[in-house]
Amino acid sequence: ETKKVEVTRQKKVIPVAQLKKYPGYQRKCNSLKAALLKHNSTGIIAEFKQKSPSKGEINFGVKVEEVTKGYADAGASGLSVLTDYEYFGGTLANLAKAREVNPEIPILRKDFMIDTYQIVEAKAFGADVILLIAACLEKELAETLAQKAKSLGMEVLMEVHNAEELTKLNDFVDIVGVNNRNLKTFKVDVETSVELAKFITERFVKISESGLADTETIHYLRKHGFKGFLIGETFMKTENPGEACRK
Ligand code: IGP
Repeated sequence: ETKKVEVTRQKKVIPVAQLKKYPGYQRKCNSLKAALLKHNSTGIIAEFKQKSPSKGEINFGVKVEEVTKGYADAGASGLSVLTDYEYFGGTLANLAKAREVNPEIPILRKDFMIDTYQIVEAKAFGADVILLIAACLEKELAETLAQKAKSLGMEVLMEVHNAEELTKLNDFVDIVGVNNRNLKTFKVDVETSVELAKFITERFVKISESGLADTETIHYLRKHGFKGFLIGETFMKTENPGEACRK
């Protein structure tokens, strides 16, 4: 039996008018797209994730500031910080802390975005990029959310895991992420990235997500046009994730 991730509408905790006064909301965003396209960039988007539905507890013995600083020092092109609490043990406070110690590097808010409120919240707490999971969103809502993010100067990563979901792409999307993890069975297969790459136009920067654990796979994906590699568990399961990212 597989666990099902249910997406529920988030409560609006802090009024929008107040979020807009946050320092994060005023700052200019760092471009993940530019970082990935930069000559000689590692393309690694290193993730801070303490637990997951597929693995359970991964690592609660490390601090977000230390890990994300370690990732940045190791040469990561970007950071990903989970803010979903229920399934991934993430918090907005972790996002804010990651931003505080890493002013220059692009940061992705990793969460289930279903409401424009969450986009304003993401910016206020220091994110540069938002994630839109095609499997969770109607085409129209995906476009509304993407447009909102762009209007705030943020970038948009849309995650897909099959060809049908590519029909949900829109003009506001910057980066397409192919998730190698099957959301129903949790199995990972990098061939998902290689297969779908054929159907993704050059207009989008392509990244591959999940289950990446060695440099050979990264080289293989690069050969197939991928510029970014989202890696969580491989780093987080070690005692010193920043150091693991260096290798
Ligand atoms: C990272 P991994 O296997 O390296 O830990 O995977 C990332 O791709 C994964 O955390 C992820 C994710 C998501 C988490 C991909 N899409 C959507 C939450 C929601």
